[in-house]
Amino acid sequence: MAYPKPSRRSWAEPWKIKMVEPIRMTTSADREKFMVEAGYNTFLLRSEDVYIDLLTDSGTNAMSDRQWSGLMLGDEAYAGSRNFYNLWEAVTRYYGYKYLVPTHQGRGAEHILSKIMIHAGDTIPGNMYFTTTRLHQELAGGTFVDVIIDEAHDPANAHPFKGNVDLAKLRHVIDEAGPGKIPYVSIAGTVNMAGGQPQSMENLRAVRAICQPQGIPIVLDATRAVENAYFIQQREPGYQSKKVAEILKEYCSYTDTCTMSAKKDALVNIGGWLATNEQGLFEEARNMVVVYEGLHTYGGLAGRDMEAMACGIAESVQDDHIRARIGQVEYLGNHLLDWGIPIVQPIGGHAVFLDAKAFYPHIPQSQYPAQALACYVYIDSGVRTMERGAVSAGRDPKTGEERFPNLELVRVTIPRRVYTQAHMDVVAESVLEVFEQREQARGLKMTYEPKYLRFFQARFEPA
Ligand code: P61
Repeated sequence: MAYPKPSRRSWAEPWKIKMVEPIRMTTSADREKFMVEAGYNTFLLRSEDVYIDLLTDSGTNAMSDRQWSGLMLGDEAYAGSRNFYNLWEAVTRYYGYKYLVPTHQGRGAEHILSKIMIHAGDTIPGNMYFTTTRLHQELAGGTFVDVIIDEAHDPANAHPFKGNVDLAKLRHVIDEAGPGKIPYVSIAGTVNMAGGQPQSMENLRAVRAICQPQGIPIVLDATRAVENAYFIQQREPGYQSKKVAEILKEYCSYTDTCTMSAKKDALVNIGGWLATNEQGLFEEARNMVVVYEGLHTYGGLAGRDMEAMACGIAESVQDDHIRARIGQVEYLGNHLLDWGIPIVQPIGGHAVFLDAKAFYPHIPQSQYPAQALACYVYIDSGVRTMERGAVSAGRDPKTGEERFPNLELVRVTIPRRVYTQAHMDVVAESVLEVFEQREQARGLKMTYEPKYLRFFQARFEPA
């Protein structure tokens, strides 16, 4: 029998499709040519040459009909747009922060926050680096120090909260630097570079208990905090009967300020914000945003963008939405696990991460095995993914040496409400094919290296 009787009842997405965007299949000969032209960097491909685009979940979401109608309600006044007040109300209602400064996207908020809070010689502990976040901390004169639990650096470790802070490491960093040299502790939920791994509520509460008495604020990167809240609901004792919206608000309540890339959780294509409970910080940020982004009631966005965000936030915290969103990621991940393909475990919130070191033990990390793996997957099927290993980690700004992280991964990232289960099947089969050909794979050497965030524009050739 081709279809055995199910052992349980299935769930499905809480939406149906109203408009479609055709995508184009290419031949593998075409794709080899495109890959050479792109310098073996998936960021440099043209999207029309991509079949299934799993580069990122950032700004690639499908908006709902309500969000699209929100675009028509754009109040494009230079100052005091109605949509700004709607957005502020949504952020306060669902995330709980008092004050809001909109920005064009997440790094706009990181830029302003880092410039205001960090002084030369400061140390910023956090639960694993993120590329743009750490760069803004460094450009402001700070040094990021990783205080995530060791389990996060091990792809095969199945700890349910690999985004947790190691409290002993955090205490040690605070003692070493002195609380006066720590402008804030940088917390992300979920942790992108660790494989979309969540932090538990208990852990954030414990971080709070360490920081508060010493007057150290906590800044949350809330980019995927809704996904984090879902994992808390699923995995942390005491949260099973709570709504994701309620959990999100409690999670944020242990932090003082957040930066946000609304291009992820909030189901829009552009936008972000800085939100805080600190009036002084708010006033400084509201002043600085006019220098770099735009007036404090639009921050580089159109009124319509803010309306779509306000509506997207409300949709993003619905339990049935987030179950289907993460359920689709798990569907893909479980396929790969069933076939014995090495991926980061547990399966993350926004992506399945392939373990390139386990795929290609014969390729040294200095030849960028994850970069090579992303290229092989694209050439096999036109599926675009992203390197998250040595290329992404870049160089130490003080020594100029390349950083070689433990995690050498390829991120297979799922945009929200965009692809179907059949697309996931095609992706899984392509990864299997590449896995079966793994012994023939070769590494890469870098031929062009930009100064900042090199992974976006670097070029390679076969080693
Ligand atoms: C992504 F290859 N993420 O995951 P902005 N914090 C966090 C993010 O995930 C994030 C930002 C802040 C992207 C886009 C991207 O190395 C890369 O709105 C947890 O993109 O400015 C963005 O938000 C920054 C891809 C960013 C990268 C940096 O695909």
